[in-house]
Amino acid sequence: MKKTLLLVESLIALAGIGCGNADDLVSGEPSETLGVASDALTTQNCVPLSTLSVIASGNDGNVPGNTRDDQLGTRWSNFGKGSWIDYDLGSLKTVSGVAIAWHQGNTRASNFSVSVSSDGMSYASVYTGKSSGTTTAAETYSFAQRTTRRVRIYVNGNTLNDWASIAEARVCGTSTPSTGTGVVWRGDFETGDRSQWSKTQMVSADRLQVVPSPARQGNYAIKVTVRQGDNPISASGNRNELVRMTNEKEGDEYFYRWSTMFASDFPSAKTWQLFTQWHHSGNTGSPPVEFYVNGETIYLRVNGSTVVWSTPLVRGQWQDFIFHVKWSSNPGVGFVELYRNGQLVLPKRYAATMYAGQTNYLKVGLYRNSTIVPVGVVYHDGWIQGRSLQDVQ
Ligand SMILES: [Ca+2]
Ligand SMILES: [Ca+2]
Repeated sequence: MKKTLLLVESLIALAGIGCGNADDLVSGEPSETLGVASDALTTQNCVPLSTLSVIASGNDGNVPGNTRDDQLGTRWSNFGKGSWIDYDLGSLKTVSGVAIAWHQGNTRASNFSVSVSSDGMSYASVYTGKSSGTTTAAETYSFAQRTTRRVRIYVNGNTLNDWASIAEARVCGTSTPSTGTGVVWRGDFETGDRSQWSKTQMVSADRLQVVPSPARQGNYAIKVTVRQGDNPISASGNRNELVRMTNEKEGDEYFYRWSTMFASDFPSAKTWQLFTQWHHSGNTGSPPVEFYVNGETIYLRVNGSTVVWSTPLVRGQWQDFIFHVKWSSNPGVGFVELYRNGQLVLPKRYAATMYAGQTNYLKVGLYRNSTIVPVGVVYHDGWIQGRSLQDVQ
């Protein structure tokens, strides 16, 4: 195999393309890339951060700054495994990946790793992988978000030789501080347990059971069972509920998505059965936001008094909800907006969504009037809280 490659290289060299010890010996790269030489770099799933400066372990005349000139026809090249290029972001930034357009990226796959450093002295490895080998366009490689100043890419050869050659590279971050946008929390049970939630209120573990089926999203959902007399917190009614300390404050605005399915034998009772509620931090009064069943109808009620939406109860089918809330005790500021099964069913409706001076938290499960006798089963899945509709879709 090695001999074959050498022969190819020799033939190309004889054809007059490469000159000397450079990374163009094994390809017809110059003519290929002329057409795209002036294209701006486009990146997928990456918010590119600006860089203050870039250095490298070495170069063959193709300097590190060539990876920042928006031209795929220019590159940084250095021969040898372990070659690195290092971007200084100028200050601590939240980073979550790198986008790299590899020189000759459509003909060979490069082995590489990414390390980050706050001080330029000690580096921590955050990613190890291989480029696809199928494109000269930028590929984004994501890793867990972290705060850092320098990002270093180590190249450990490619599938054809030991050259490190990058046409363009960007460090990916978030355009605003990490808490400004994006997903705030997931409660989708994909951990296989209840650990995404702050706590439980249940009489025994079988009442809040993480199950593989039926799941609406991923591999797990939660099965909630309530039997008459279940009263884990010595309060009114019967319940088994998950609690998430979402701590919504005055002025917060969030989108929540989740799915709920009522079992085919879910009791029909002419009284209240809550399945999702935002409870206030205080002890007295009705929860400011409640989703509940009464009889054969699902209701959404705000402020303990105003029903703002209702729909017939459906059993045995997942119901997908997206709920958009502006949390405020001021009825002219707070609002709710609801999508069910992909349709906007409640356009923005202004109302007080919390009590003055309090915060809210989320409770999901089943909480019902203690007079109900039959066993009640309901499933929940896919809980996600985000800053925008896009975040939760
Ligand atoms: Ca370039
Ligand atoms: Ca799930």
